[in-house]
Amino acid sequence: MALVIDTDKENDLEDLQYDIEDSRKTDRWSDAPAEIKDIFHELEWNIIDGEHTGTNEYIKTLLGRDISPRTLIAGPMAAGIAEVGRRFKMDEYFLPEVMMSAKCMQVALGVLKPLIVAEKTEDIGTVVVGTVQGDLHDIGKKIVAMMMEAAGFTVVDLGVSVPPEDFIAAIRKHKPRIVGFSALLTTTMNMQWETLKLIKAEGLREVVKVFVGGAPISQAWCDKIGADAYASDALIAVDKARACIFKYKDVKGGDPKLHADMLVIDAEREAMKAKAAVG
Ligand code: B1M
Repeated sequence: MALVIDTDKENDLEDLQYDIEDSRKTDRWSDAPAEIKDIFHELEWNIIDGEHTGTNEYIKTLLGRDISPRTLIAGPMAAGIAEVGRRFKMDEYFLPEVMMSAKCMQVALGVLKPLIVAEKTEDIGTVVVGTVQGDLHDIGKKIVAMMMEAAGFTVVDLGVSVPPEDFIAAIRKHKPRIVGFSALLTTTMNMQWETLKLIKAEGLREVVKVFVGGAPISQAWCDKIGADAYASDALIAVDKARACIFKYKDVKGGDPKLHADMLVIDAEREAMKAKAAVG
């Protein structure tokens, strides 16, 4: 039985920013046993420092202590790379440091992917995902892809900087139920819109449900460009994708009803979180 550690409440970066350069510890992971908490901090700092030769060891040690791959991704790995993003934004880090940290994330995901994908027990349909043209960020998209795979989908990952025409070709070839665009840059999010426009122009809008995600993407953006669903993280992407297959199977891509139904899933999730926080 995997150890349950709440990773939802660990998003505040203030402690990392101010008080831990010496101790390299924070008050995060309060519900984790002390020894696990220490290794979480070490993994977090391994990513911040970009020391990818040691990443494997931390991951393996934590897996050996019954920490689930999902907890590792949503916990210390997410916190570490978020701090890297903050440092980059504040000009404390430059591109080489970010690349080293990204390498740590890739190493860790390489170990975790087979474990997550092994959870797949059924085949419920195909999803095509890709990072839109001009954008090379793929860590988040890879996490979404592996969670989708674990949830029963066959995932066709088109990679990074995918031109709209390649999405069209993949829709024709693989006949997915869902196509998902990832974008991490404010300068490339518009390519989600361009790709969607081409899907419409090619007469494919009704045959696929279109998902959008990535750090600058929001529900408002999803509404504006007329995508079917926005997912702020991999878990909500999976919830919405499964709902598209099971509950809203007969609703066509682009149908306003589907768009509204997807919002209900967010509302349900928020209600569950609020309930858990109280209880
Ligand atoms: Co870049 N970068 N980067 N970067 N980078 C950001 C995005 C940035 C916010 C950093 C900052 O300023 N704080 C900034 C963008 C600012 C902006 O657009 N306003 C930025 C910049 C500027 C750049 C360059 C332009 C820098 C330069 O060259 N001067 C350059 C662009 C290159 C290009 O793409 N053409 C660049 C390059 C890079 C690296 C290559 C070094 C590296 C990427 C390596 C890689 O991915 N293989 C990198 C990294 C690592 C980052 C940060 C630090 C981390 C991104 C990440 O992996 N997050 C990032 C800072 C940040 O985001 N805070 C930053 C972790 C990941 C798990 O989260 O991707 O959000 P995320 O994914 C989540 C959700 O968003 C969602 O689920 C995921 C899992 O929960 N999700 C989806 C994502 N896709 C989804 C798709 C869905 C559904 C949900 O449906 C299909």
